[in-house]
Amino acid sequence: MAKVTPAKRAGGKGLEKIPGAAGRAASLRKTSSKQLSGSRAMTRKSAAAAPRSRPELPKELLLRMHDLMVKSRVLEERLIKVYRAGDAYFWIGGPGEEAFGVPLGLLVSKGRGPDHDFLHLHYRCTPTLVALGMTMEDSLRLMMNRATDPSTGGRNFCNHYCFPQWNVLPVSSPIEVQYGMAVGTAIAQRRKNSKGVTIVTGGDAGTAEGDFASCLVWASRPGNELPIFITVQNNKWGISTHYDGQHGEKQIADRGKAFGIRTALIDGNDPIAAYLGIRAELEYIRKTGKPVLAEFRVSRLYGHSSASGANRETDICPIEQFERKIVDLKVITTEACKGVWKKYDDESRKAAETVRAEPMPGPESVWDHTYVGSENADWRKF
Ligand SMILES: Cc1ncc(C[n+]2csc(CCOP(=O)(O)OP(=O)(O)O)c2C)c(N)n1
Ligand SMILES: [Mg+2]
Repeated sequence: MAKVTPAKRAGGKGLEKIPGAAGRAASLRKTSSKQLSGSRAMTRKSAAAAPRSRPELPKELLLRMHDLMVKSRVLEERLIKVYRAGDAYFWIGGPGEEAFGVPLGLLVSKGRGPDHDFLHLHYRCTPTLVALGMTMEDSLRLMMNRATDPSTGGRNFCNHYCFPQWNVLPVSSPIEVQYGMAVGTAIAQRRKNSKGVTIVTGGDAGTAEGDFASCLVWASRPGNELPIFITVQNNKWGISTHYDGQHGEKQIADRGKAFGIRTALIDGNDPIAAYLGIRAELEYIRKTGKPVLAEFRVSRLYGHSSASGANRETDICPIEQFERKIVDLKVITTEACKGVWKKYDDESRKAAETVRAEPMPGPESVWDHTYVGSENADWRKF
């Protein structure tokens, strides 16, 4: 993993601002091609094309990202505890994807309808939802199958969110179908000539599905290019099958090149690199109306799901790594970091207690939001 030393580049002086893509590009140009770059602007070729002004991240943003990353992790760990206590049937989620998901949530044009961004997310998207403003209670309501769950009325797996007011489409259990559906919202945005972008997330193993290839084809038809941010969170695992035995291509992102799609390989364990990378790619898509395929290298910290035990694994922890960096930079103290974890631990315990007291859905709601018999089939009311 490439070492980034903002403190050194800042000359050890005022640390209010963290050097951005241009500074990082300069220091990382010397790294071996095998090392992972932190953003699109870190490859030799793209560094030349990078904007002249140096993007910088203010201290307040670093603290906000840290706060939301911890909130998301504590929430996920609470979901696992709730599962272990027998208050839920299944867990799958996003610990290890905070450094990708939180910046994404902060950079989204949030709202309803094609003038805003559409989000076709997968089941590791809690960090993005937390950054968008989802409460711990609303995540726990889905996890504990409560009638109060705003996403599904308590009738889907945990982390299968749906928030129409933020253009968050229902997370699907069949993997990768979101890449095909994303084409639809992107076509709507293109027709309207809106500045909204369609954002789709998913795993590395899922890219073997035809839906992923269909998305590349539809995104890049000459003269009909679509404003889609096609992202892949590469944790190198598909349940228990390792990436190394499955991919002939060097990087998943490289597959975009055959379609003339702009590509990016981003360190999804570094929230600064992820923020700068996502911001640059979204700006490009809003400006040109053309797609981007971005691969983010991420960790999977509790295995695949409760089906594989949901035990802590030894992958890089993006939060520990980020805390070391911001403590070194004197953006925050170790004590203050501990305070953030404690604050959210207390909040998550109270939220679980609140939700435990709420009712489960009754039989009368079993057909709600289904198309059976067409009685609820008016999608315009969705
Ligand atoms: C169409 C389909 N095939 C298989 C499965 C079973 N399945 C669930 S998750 C998963 C692995 C997905 O791996 P990846 O896309 O890398 O995502 P990750 O879980 O690593 O985030 C599989 C095969 C499924 N849910 N849907
Ligand atoms: Mg995977």
